[in-house]
Amino acid sequence: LRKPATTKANHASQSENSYSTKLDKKAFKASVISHLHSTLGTDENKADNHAWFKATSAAIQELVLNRLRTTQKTHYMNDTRAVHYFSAEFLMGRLLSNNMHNFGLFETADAALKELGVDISDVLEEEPDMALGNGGLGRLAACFIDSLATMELPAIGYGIHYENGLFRQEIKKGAQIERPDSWRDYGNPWEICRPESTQEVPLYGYVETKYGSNGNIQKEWHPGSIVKGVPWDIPVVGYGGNTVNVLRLWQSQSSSHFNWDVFNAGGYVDAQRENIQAETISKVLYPNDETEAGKELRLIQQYFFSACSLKDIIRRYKRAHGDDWTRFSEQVVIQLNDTHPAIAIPELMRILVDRAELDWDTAWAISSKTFAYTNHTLLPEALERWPVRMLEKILPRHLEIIYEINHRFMQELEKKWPGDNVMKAKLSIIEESDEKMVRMGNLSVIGSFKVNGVAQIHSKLVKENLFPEFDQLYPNKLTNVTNGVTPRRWLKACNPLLSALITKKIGDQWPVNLTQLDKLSVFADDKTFQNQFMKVKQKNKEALAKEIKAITGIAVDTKAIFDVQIKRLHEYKRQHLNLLHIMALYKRLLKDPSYDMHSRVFIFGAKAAPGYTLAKTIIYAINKVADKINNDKRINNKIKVIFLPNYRVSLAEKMIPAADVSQQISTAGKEASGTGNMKLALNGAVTIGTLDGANIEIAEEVGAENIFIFGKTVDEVAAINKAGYKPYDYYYNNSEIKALLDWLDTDYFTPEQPGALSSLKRSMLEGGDPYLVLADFESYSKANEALDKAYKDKDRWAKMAILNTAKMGKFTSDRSVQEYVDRIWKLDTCKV
Ligand code: F58
Repeated sequence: LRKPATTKANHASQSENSYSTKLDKKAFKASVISHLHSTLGTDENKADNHAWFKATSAAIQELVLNRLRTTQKTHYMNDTRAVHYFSAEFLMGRLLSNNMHNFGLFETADAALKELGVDISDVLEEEPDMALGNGGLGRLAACFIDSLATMELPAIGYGIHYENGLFRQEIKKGAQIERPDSWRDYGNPWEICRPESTQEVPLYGYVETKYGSNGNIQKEWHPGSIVKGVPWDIPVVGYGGNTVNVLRLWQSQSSSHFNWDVFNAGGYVDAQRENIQAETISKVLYPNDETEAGKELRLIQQYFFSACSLKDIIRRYKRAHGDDWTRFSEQVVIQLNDTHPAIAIPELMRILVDRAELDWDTAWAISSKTFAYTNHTLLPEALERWPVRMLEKILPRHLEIIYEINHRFMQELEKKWPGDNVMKAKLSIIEESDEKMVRMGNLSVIGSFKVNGVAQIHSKLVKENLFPEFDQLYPNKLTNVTNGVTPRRWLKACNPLLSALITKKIGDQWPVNLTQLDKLSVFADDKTFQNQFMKVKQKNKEALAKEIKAITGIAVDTKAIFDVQIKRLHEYKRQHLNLLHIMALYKRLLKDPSYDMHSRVFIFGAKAAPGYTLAKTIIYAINKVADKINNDKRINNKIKVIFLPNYRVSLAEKMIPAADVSQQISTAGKEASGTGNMKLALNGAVTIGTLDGANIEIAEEVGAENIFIFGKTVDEVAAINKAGYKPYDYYYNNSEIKALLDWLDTDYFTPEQPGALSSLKRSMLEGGDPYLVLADFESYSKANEALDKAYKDKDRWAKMAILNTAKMGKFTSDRSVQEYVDRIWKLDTCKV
């Protein structure tokens, strides 16, 4: 059913003439005013900042939707192969500034609003973050869809339309409090509801065995309940504004016709109860990062969005290809962002075998050419396993299919390694523990044609430690694609001063060709450029200092080193190593007021999973130590400790441009990649970090003299653990370490709550210090001294900062996406 080529050509030439993304200031002003009047029903005199935000967004959205229509038509006409990025999380942040930048309209809008007496930054501040993700994994998905649109690749993001995103964090008396995040309370100007594309999702029930139309045995799932998935589309504007792709997020709703019987029978209340249950599915994002909750609702969320998305894909495919399944995997590639959507694999098999009545081998040949899987973690507690009993109850047919996949896989293993039952037990999708479990990682590897890790070291460990037998069995399946970040949001939009300076120096192509930043290298020793570069940093520090003052009431010295650690709070990320070192500096200053150090502001941003007690204690400890240090006159403002509450994308955009130092100090082997490390270095922060995740590749790019590497390597960590790590040795042999840990045990930092920080000490002694904080402390302390010394040499530091920006070309998400395209997705660009 492909359209004839001539139609395509006609269509393309028509659309080029009929529409332009360019608006001048006058037209933009008129559009904003018109939306103020007719979309918002207010006027220039009455409008508050929120109304201006809505009207400005509406003016931009008008352009966005035009481009969206043209994009969709073009993709349809060309019947393009597309990537479908399945992710339970998309951490989008704010969209207005980004969309204006990508349309090249930021300056126009700024000037237009100014003439209307409105400050654009006040308008931008009105937009709530779309915080539909926990951290790195969700933000990566957002960067990737930005790159896909920018590179004019046919792509669609599929996820969940959570009513509540990641909780809002408040700090009360030093402790984290979680509050709901209701990001859509006043409406969202970007999303479009598409009720016409609603899907139904079956759940629960039982499986019937019967004869199919071809006389073969067929299975039919009789669900016990059905929920509706209503899609909301968020346009994703590529830089340059040509391609506008879509992020399609599913909202759950009760399926009224299914409950009709209950309703008619007078079960009004029961029918309403069903409503509430169905709508619960997309109510809230699970706030756990790096731990698996194993909750029934979470499995339902995963199946809900995977099933809706697959049906959506199949509907679109059938529109072009009818019942001919032979071309499905040519047209459709599905990227599984971690194992969260892995249930899509048995779901596609169910559709092909039970509904389309294909034989198993044909169905498997299609399915296993459709999926690819990205692994984001090696932490055992983050690897998803579902109790067999839970699957049996919620998705009885899928459990059968998983058993069938596993059965055939076991036969394959028997051929390759006859009689090797140890191997079979290891690779089986079913874990035969006390409670039988389904291993979603194994299912994903078996059901995908490619599996990738997210940084070189991580992918190596995936091959060598996590899935070594799979690597033997399928020698070319496991691969690496190092993560990246979009330079449009993470430099151009968030750091306008630095962007302008760079553009002045090397032209304006760097946002789409980031390796051009390397042209800055020749100016690294140029005094004028050093001054300009550091002046920008200084201005950004002043802006952040203002923000810090407004949020916390604390004044910080902008001549101090701005040292930033921003990421989810987790023991493996070792915010407590940073904290111990801050306490060490404080102690050294108390002991010797002339202790030589450049003044330093340590800035943290981090949310802890609500049930992760020790992570919350670390937040509490940071705040309590901060209280003490910030108010201790004896140390003469040499150290300030700032914890900025409610760390989120929009706050990151303010912190990153102002950072001198980037803390990337995870235990080697634990941080799969990290992406904050890339954003900070891109903005001229110098990294102090371990040889972990993408830090290793950052070090390769910037060179050993422009990064402060410390700590045990992956191999050393393994050796220590093998030999039996003894944190007490460090405690007794290093008097500073002992004094610091003992300090935590006193009521010095928590006079009103003695012992409140003891559990932190215990975790590093009796608790076995699982992340080797004590083993790395001395090396970290030395690296910090070297950093301090380097900062005091202004020219040297400026050079380091410039080279960090200059050498970040590799870490654009455009490069990551291009690698996926070349090696996994095999997509062609489609010019709109
Ligand atoms: C992160 N994972 C990795 N998981 O920790 C980080 O190193 C990497 O750079 C990033 O992915 C992108 O590849 C991560 O953010 C989660 O947040 C999951 C949320 C759902 C539960 C399990 C963890």
